[in-house]
Amino acid sequence: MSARLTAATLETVPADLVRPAYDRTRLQPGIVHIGPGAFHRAHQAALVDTLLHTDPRWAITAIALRSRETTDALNVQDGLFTLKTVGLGGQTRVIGAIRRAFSAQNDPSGTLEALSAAATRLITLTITEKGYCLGTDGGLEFDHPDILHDLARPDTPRSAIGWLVAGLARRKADGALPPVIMSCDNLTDNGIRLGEAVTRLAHHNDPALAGWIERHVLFPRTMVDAITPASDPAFLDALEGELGVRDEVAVKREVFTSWVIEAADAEAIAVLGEAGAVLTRDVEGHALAKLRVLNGAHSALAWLGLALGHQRVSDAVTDEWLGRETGQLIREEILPGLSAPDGLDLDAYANGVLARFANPAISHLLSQIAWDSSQKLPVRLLGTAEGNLAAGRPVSRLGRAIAAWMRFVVRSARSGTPLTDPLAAELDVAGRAANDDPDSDTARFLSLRAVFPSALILNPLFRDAVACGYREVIALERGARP
Ligand code: CS2
Repeated sequence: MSARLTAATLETVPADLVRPAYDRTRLQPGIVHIGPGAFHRAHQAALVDTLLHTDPRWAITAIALRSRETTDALNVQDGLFTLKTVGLGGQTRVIGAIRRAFSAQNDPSGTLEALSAAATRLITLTITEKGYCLGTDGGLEFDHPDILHDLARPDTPRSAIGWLVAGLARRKADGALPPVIMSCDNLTDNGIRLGEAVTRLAHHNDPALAGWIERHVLFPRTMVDAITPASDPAFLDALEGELGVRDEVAVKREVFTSWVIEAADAEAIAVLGEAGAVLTRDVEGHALAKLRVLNGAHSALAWLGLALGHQRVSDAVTDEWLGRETGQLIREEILPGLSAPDGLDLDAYANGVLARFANPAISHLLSQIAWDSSQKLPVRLLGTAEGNLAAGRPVSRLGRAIAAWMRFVVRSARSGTPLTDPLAAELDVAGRAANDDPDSDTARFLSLRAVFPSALILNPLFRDAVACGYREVIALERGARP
């Protein structure tokens, strides 16, 4: 195996590679990022890398909540990693934006220090839907095991919410200025949800801290977008051939990338705008369109595509029936419930999303999108279903997609393939109990209170759409097309 990518070996990589043209030794730590997974490295870190070319104050301190695999690998590489963008206009670029990396479990005092440091002006998060510990009503779940832990031990928390509260408590005590805290996850009203969760947890032990947070800390809403499949060994090996050095934390994404941030009076937001983020008051419209069209269709494609035996998004969306079905799901059942934000043509946006899914250069596994489906389904599809039912619009295709998720769970339970999902144990029970009867099987899944709100469960039109979809998906598994 070749030497690792490091500050020293960076000199040896091919000359046409794009690399940091700023002096990394002069960077100052302005951003703490929680959750430095592939999406962070491919998305926010890339834009911050652009920013650092003109303003050295915003280097990233990357903190993983638990596993130290990524942060250890980043440290071996002096924080450097490669971003390969694929498709028309793609390039290979070394990103230098991460200056320090560690895990909170491993270095709790370093974590608290970084979160509370006056120099940390922006805290960003990519912790996935489940990282927010929210219930179906969108509020903090006080009986979540990590939140129970953090209530009992506020100084050594486990959840991201607990860490934010601990960092803010220290900052308030130090009299330091409050940071901007920015969720970069696919959640409806992500900033509002995060701000409420942090304030509610703080309130439990320290109402004065909660008041200070409400008055001083900005939690802007964001929309983040860039299709980033997990890096597999084949990609890392091929990249090693191209670079002549080994990069264990390299990432690959499509060329397209977008970061829309709620405009507010804060320098941390303004500088991201100068580096390429879109700042707008109407972030909600952009975020909802992205969540419901792109992420909603992604999940539907994953569950239906897996039922048909496909493995990759590009294969699923170019399947004649499934491609048509996905287009109709978007146009007939998702778009009618959205109002176009300023400057966004929803039809063109939907066509663009479908074209991005079809990009053959992105090998995006449907099984990866199906991770954590119990967390994704409510935010991606159930809000659309509720809106359609209230307005008398159809829900049959939504019902079919939701039923395809149920069948995905049933097939996993029957084949003994463990689900990557915080509800895996409960889902496994429901999957094993299935007997292929559409009414009783779907009723069992619909009774999962952590997924389905009661208004939907009680709606006979919704129940029928899911049961009818369930019958159709069983037929799809057997090779028939509706
Ligand atoms: C995907 C997203 O894995 C998933 O659930 O739907 O990661 C999607 O690729 C991104 O949100 C695109 O911006």
